[in-house]
Amino acid sequence: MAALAAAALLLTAGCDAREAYENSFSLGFPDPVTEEGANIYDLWLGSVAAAAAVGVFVLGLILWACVRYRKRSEELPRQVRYNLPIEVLYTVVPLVVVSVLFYYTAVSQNFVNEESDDPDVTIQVIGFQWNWQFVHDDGDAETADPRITGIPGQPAELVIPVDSKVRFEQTSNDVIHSFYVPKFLFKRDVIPGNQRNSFEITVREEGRYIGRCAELCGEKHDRMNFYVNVVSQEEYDSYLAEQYERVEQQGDFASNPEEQAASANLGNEDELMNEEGEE
Ligand SMILES: [Cu+2]
Repeated sequence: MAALAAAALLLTAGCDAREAYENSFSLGFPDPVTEEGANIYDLWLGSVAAAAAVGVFVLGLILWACVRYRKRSEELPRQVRYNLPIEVLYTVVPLVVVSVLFYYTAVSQNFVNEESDDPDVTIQVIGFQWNWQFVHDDGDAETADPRITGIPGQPAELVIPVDSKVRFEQTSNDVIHSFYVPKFLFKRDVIPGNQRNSFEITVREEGRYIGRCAELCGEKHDRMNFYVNVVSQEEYDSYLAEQYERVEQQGDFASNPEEQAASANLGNEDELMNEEGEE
């Protein structure tokens, strides 16, 4: 019960959790830069608190039993069995603990998976062997949209605005890839065919974040890194205007990312081997 109380206390104090994190009360949780990540962080804190409370309680009981019922003489203690109240208690309490954890997990999961009717920005994500193509989709089928295509050694650079709901709609040209930006604390499979996975994210901090393919998709899986540049709304607007201008001048890019990658100069492979290291 103490565990539940502690968990409830921590979960209701959601806004303070972020502050607590900044005071490095992270308990092993990575720094989330997205709204969704911060929500998962609250869930993590509550779960750790509940686990710690249960742990301390159980450890206390064990130590107490060791001392209280230690062997004092050769005489056999009174033998007991079938203590119904205790048995009901240790069946019901874990059920309650698990239910509470389940409830908060479901709430957090729904929050993270929630998709709005009109996101601020929509990006089409196309995974291919071996990099990514990002399309700035303005919802207008008439005009050609800017495509950002990466190749191994020259990773795709996606630009999105800070504090905006950004929807990612994913598809793959060949095998299953997985779109993963570690700092977003978010990862979702990119599947070929008719299955189009999507998700929305709101990034709170400007910065340049590395993304990776998190599904072993073949020989050059490790070269599927990309970057997400999170910039201010003004910077994003001027970037996008520039991109549309480029598309207008150069004509529509090949819609097939492999074709486009193949036509690009791959340069010296050896030189490109030692690219983007850590996060
Ligand atoms: Cu991949």
